[in-house]
Amino acid sequence: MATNRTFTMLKPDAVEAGHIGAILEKINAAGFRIVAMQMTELSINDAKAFYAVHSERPFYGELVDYMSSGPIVAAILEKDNAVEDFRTLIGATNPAEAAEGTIRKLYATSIAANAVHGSDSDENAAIEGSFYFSDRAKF
Ligand code: IDP
Ligand code: MG
Repeated sequence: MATNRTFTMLKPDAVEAGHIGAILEKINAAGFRIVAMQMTELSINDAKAFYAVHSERPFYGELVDYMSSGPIVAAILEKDNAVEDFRTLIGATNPAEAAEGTIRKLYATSIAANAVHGSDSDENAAIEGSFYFSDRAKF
């Protein structure tokens, strides 16, 4: 059953480049309400756990190193059809293939350093949200 929440992270490249404000502005302008938000840093083990689903993929080591390379902003977002609409707002994984106006087209620097995470299903949104926000803003 569809829920109306998704989970995002503003990734280290976007935070380092000073794009937090611009990206949050786009998120709000697209009709998402920020339900919970936290600036934090992932340890290597945190990143390994968060991306465990990708542990067999060739880029896993690079992804874990990158995601633990600097501060990130984690947030839970609310909107009708949140998961699908947020994936549309962020654009394709590879910024070279991302549609004009999407967050990744505007702010990503590579397929790895692609500015933002967006959950790919309601089930994963709930799992990922509770990775950071255990007691508030539950799904
Ligand atoms: P998604 O973030 O668009 O859902 P996934 O396939 O779930 O994309 O991959 C998770 C993350 O792993 C991507 O957002 C990106 O940071 C990184 N990634 C994906 N494919 C590659 C690759 O081919 N090389 C390096 N990093 C990658
Ligand atoms: Mg994914």
